[in-house]
Amino acid sequence: MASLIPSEKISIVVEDDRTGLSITTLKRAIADNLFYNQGKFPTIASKNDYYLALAYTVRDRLVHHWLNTVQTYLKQEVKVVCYLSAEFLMGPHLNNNLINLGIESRIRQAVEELGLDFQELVDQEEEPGLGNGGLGRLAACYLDSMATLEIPAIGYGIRYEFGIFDQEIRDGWQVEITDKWLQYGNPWEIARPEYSVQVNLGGHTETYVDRDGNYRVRWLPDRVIKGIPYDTPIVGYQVNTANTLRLWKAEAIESFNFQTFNIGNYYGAVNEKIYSENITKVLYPNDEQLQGKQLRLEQQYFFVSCSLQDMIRLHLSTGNSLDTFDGKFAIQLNDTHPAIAIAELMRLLIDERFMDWEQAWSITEKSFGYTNHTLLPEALEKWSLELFNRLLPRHLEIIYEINRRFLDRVRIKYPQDNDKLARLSLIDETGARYVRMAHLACVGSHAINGVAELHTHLLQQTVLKDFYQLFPEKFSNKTNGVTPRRWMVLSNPRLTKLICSKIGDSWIKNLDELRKLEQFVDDSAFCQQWQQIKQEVKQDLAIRIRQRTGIIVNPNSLFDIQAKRIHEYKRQHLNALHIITLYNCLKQNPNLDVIPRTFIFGGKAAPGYWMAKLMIKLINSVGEIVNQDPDICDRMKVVFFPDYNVTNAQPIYPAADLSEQISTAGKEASGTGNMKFSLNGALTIGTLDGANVEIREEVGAENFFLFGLTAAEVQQLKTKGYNPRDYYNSNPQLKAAIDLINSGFFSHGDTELFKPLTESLLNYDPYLLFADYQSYIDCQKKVSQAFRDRANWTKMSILNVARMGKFSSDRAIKEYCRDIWNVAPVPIELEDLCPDGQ
Ligand code: 4GP
Repeated sequence: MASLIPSEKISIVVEDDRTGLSITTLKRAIADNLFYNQGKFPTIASKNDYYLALAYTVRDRLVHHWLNTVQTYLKQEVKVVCYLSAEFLMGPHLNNNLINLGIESRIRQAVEELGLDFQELVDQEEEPGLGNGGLGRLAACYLDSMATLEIPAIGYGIRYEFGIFDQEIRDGWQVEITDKWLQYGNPWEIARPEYSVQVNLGGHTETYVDRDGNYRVRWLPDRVIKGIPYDTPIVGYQVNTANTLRLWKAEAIESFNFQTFNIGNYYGAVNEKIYSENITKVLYPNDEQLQGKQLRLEQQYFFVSCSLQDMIRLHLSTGNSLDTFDGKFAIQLNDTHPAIAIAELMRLLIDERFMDWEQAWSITEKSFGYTNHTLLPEALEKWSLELFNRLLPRHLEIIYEINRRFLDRVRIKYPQDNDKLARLSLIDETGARYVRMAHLACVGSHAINGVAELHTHLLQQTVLKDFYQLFPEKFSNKTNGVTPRRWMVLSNPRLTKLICSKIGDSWIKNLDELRKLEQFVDDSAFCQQWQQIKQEVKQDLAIRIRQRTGIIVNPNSLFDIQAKRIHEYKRQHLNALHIITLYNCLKQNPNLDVIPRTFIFGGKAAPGYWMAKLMIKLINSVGEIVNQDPDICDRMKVVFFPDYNVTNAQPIYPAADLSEQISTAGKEASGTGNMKFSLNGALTIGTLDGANVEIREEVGAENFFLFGLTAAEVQQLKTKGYNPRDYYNSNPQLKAAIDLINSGFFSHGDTELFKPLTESLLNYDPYLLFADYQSYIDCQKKVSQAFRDRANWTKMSILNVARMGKFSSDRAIKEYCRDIWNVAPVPIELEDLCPDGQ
């Protein structure tokens, strides 16, 4: 369509309340937004009104980055990464945008000159908790890195109305509260109803003959839903690039079905609307059984179909043909949640664009890459054929055809190996029949990767072994990373400043430069400053702990922190056993000279994961006894910090002396919290699991507290036959700890409360806590010993930070670009809308 206003005739000069950066302009802009956007006089404006006025002021200052970025990508017809993820755990935007735009200090000054408290306004922001944990947070780090590296990218996902629940602790138990993150509006998003698309569900298919005499299939759905995109800018660090996070909201096609309405079924019509909108209502937890949850499959298909239709629209809008689709889009599947995209792209190309199968398949295979994030068998998604057929009848046909052609190829390579065929098939036929989403992802992608060396290795040797033998060239490892912008510059400003004073600030974009810190490990003034900063951030956390829990902790004690989702494989209960063991020692020998410790836990349990919830209760119950025991005094404190999310994580990582990374070897795919702790100067106590292995390699074995069985030893022990009771019977300390729990000592005499936990350990112990117990206890003794020599501890802390370069998400993204996506940076020139003169 021709533009209504000939562009050469007008040039937009938005002088300057929307772009200017002088303090006077910023103050005026905030006042202006308060008045015109919030409709409030300063005298009656709430803190949230001021926050929103501030957020709009900042957003105004990035819009020209954003629009220029989109325009450049379209004009230059660049190849774009499309990161498909059911989760994006972004964390609050305001501070991050200020840092990446480089305007934090000016904004702070303007806010303060208006007589407002900057931190108070920042604290108003409801973080978009559109993810469960590691996988969603990784997607957020990757968006930050792609923007910073000037890589054209779109994040595609779901705009859940309710994100991950807020956690409260009542009487030691987790209570889930609905996350109404949108209730006061979201200043960072812009709705784009003009790019809405339609998504079909249900119904049946039929064949027909087209005008050229070809057999074709059409899908006659029985439900149609509208997907509306909401865009959020993702600003790169000190570059002009602002990429887009595009999240889809489901709506009914028409708000009211007038036909139904006219025959008197008003409520029926409204119900349909409610039913459609349910699709993007709520985020599902990641560690509950999802099988059979129809709404979850609807969510997955909905956002994937919206996103692929959007890509096709973008591609065709620049006058291209679909023949070149794979040259313009690299689509990454963040785990199997979006794997249905493979069948959907085939459907769009074949049924809707009339492409032949071979060409459509070639484009599909070249477009997709698949990242696996977990080896846990319960997390490998599969959908019953019955459900699949009911919801996506055409996709099931396409999957059958993909499978038929795939198995034909397998047969040629492995004639007469029916077991192999059954193992590789996209359809699980062993019992009730299922579609295996990981198999679909493997067959339809040109690249498959794990997220740490050990994890990739185990993938190749276990769950994806047959695929690895079939196409080894598809496999590679991409060890995870975290963005140093949020996880250092934003969350640890004091340490950032100290580091910058010594080695400048280019490490923020090139994390390997932290190596330069090594030259200062023997500089005593520097070491003292380092220690001083750790002390200050610990004091800050101590204040927050008191505010949130009422518990008073000693900032001079060793801060021993385990913050992550609560799960048996992550073994928070092993940590609890150490606490109980230490407690028993102190009770037996009250004068024992121990290093005072504060044990801090944070993390949510999936609402339906009973054992994880019981683990939270156990931690709190132990805390209740230990914290009040006069014999213990100040030497031990146990804290469960409620509602662990991105906002709360930011002050937690910098305050840790010790990072607990104690999962059973072979179970944690990578971990990223391990990287954030170490980057902020904590030392790690950990098993050889996930990325711990590589962290230890980088920081040096002498700067890492290693314990426990290796993945291979875990496997051997299980094969040999593992009997946890043997460990219990032969280890008096372990026995005493378990017996104390069972005696009701931590549960007001209730001997039943923790039985499900202790019985599970005594009879099964699937995550081998008992096998690793002694090794863990011994290692913790070494930690305490090492902490006595504070000067050496500080040295180890500095070396940890100095050697964390590898774990920047910038490094990871460069590897994806080089090995999988074949995408290059595209620098953005800013059209000079309004030079900031003052
Ligand atoms: C997580 C893995 O458990 C964690 O080890 C990894 O660091 C992270 O993905 C990012 O790769 N998996 C999930 C999930 O969060 O939902 O499967």
